[in-house]
Amino acid sequence: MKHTMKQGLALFLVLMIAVSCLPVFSLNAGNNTVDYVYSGSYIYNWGEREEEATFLSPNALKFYTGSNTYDVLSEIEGGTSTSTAPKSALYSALQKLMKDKHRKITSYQETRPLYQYTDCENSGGKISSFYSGDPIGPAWDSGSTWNREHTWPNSKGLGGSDENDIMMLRPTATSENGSRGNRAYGQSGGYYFPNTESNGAHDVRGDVARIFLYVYVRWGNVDGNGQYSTWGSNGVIESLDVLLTWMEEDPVDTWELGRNDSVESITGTRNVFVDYPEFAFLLFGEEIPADMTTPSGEAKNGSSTPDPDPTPDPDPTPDTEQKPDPNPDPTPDTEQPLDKTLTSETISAFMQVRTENKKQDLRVIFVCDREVLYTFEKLIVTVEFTLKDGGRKTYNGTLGIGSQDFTLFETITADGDTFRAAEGCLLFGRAIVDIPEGDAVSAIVTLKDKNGNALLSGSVPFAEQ
Ligand SMILES: [Ca+2]
Repeated sequence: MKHTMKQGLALFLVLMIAVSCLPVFSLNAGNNTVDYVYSGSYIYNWGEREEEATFLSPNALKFYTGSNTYDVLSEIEGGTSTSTAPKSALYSALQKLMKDKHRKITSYQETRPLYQYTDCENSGGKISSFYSGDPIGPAWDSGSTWNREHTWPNSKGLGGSDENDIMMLRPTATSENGSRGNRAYGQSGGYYFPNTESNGAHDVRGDVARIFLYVYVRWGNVDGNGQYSTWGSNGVIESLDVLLTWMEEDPVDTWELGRNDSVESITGTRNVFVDYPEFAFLLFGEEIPADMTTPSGEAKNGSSTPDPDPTPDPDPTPDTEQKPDPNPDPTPDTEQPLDKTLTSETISAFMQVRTENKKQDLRVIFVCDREVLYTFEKLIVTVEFTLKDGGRKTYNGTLGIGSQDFTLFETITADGDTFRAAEGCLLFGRAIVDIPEGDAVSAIVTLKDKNGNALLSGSVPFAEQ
């Protein structure tokens, strides 16, 4: 049950594209003549703390395009130590990506009302305190019950806009913040271990490691007061070793991924180390742990770290026995970029073809405003496959919406259709349909309301199998 639930949750690809269907998105202005407006159109954190992220959200997928795909970036050379990594080509490329996309730099004041978006967790409008997950805010009470934790303390080399970056500046209960002070994180004596008993519930070791990498690369001490203090007791974390261990032992959860989507909706940029923790290892020339769970799954696809062979093959006889693989895998597991996005005034949908265990499926992921959704009562999804021989195969599914008080992650219908609602959040759901093996060349997807009126319709082609 748990497994099924988890898989289901993982597939709730959450729909940042949602943003594209919202009427007002003031941040797109991208210039300094337009004031920052809290439009209410930011994406709420849709994730769940401690629920491992085993997929990339559609917005994450959209962020890495052209020369910024994982395939391209992971081929760029990193350093081999903490002193060479910041001078490496990979460091520059990741910095450029995060910096170029960073269109809104938050001020200290501006962060306060934004945490209800970035740090909510199915909390009825409350903020989840960074360390404990205790509900705090969202109203600002001048620090009496909650304040903002500089995960990277100002005294460790910050000195400009980096001080107020909402990616790093996290809301915490005032008591939790006070217990840490500006101590470096670590697991040896004298360091601050973030999972302390008094702070309670959550493992945030990986979270802080990924935040540090973000600051380290995104801001690169270019506008600060000198060098960042990074490693050791005078820095922010005990050692690179500890940082990478924490990355591995506390993998990205859906809440971190949801937060990345939320922050992106505000600032334009993402923490690349949340989407691809693999980059942390490549940046320092370390091998990516093959069993590390990451949103992209790239770690398990094999390390891209060059593996020089220090012991040449002593066998002087060339191997002439190499035969082609008699059973080449024609359909490796892939997660392709979104194949199609459809938008109407009321609802958006994305279609994605995925291959898993040599089996292809078509995912229809839709998103819409909560209030609007309830007016539909139910949605009908029709997928009509066109087969190679010209025949047709049709799938019909119904997504019930029901009353307004259903709980988060409730599965509403059978047949692989799931639906999720979160208080105050945009809503999204998905339908997964197996593609007839080897037969289908395209599909027409239609989303209808309860009366059978089409809300959206569009076709998606399939690659030759
Ligand atoms: Ca964590």
